[in-house]
Amino acid sequence: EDTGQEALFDATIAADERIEPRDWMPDDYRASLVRQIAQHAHSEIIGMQPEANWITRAPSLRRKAILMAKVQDEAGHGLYLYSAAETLGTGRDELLDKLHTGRQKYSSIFNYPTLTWADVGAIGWLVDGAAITNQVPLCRCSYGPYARAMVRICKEESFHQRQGYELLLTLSRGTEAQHAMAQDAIDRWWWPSLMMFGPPDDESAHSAQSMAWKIKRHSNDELRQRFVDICVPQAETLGLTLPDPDLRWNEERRHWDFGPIDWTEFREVLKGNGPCNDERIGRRRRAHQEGAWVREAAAAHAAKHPAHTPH
Ligand code: FAQ
Repeated sequence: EDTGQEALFDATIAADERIEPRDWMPDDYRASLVRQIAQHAHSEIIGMQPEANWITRAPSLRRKAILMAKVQDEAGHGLYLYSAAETLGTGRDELLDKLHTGRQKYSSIFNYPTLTWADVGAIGWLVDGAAITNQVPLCRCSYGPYARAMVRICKEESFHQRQGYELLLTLSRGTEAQHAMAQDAIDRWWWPSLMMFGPPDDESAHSAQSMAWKIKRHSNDELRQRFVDICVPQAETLGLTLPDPDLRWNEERRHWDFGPIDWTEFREVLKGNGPCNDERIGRRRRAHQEGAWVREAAAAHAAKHPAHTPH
């Protein structure tokens, strides 16, 4: 019986078909998906903080409306992802508790501060750009609910990326001070963006198994290289410089070579020692506590209308 189920699972993966919530799956497959989807969901909601920092100081009504919409989209992405995790049998309460007690991670990138308005542009261009590069292949992930959530998320992320690019282009072509502000933002966000793709392949604990299960379709280093290749010509059009003296076109590889990444910094940020780790998690815990009455009220309301189903 068990071996029959496992053979069916293996055949489904081999045929590039989808695993759905009610299908049998190995415990490790389920656990690895919960791990990745939860980390992704947490990143979306923690990722609202750095940009929200600029909503009240956006330079125009138009910029403010755009930024508010973007930050709201991120809350929505978090919700689709927590729902995808729920289909694997883990509730949102449990996942949030793990985030709040440091037992699950969120992306390293959101532990860096947003010091100027140009950082909103740099996040859109580089952070959302890296997210799209990483997430487009996840639309073909072997687990159905995650793959389908990713389709909509990627569409919204591409709008976010264009928004950041356009913001930076405006600053780059503005006054000397605006141009310098844009360049400074790129100088600070470039290397942390490259770290978003995760450790180098030979140190990536989960890559081999996740690729065999077709959760991941490409390795961390492959996607990182793809991202660098996309950014170099875009930086040129922006009139801004990427802060890497080793960036060089390699005709043989037909890729851009780039300099060494500071993996010590990456490990420190993951350990909780990045510039904003305490602030981000502290604010998240506070928001959760302050929202307790909303959750209680919603549960009380639901209990009063147990049979209610939308038509
Ligand atoms: N930060 O063995 P691997 C966004 C952890 S985009 C923190 O290579 P894996 C959009 C990893 O979890 C950002 N931790 O792991 C947005 C593992 O630890 P564990 C979110 C990292 O899973 C934009 C350990 O290191 N996107 O939010 C990082 O095979 C703007 C070993 O690593 C996603 O999560 C890191 N950078 O590959 C929102 C995409 N890298 O779990 C707001 C989905 C690695 O054993 C504003 N996730 N780790 O404790 C993935 O594609 C993969 O999980 C990777 C890591 C590629 C991130």
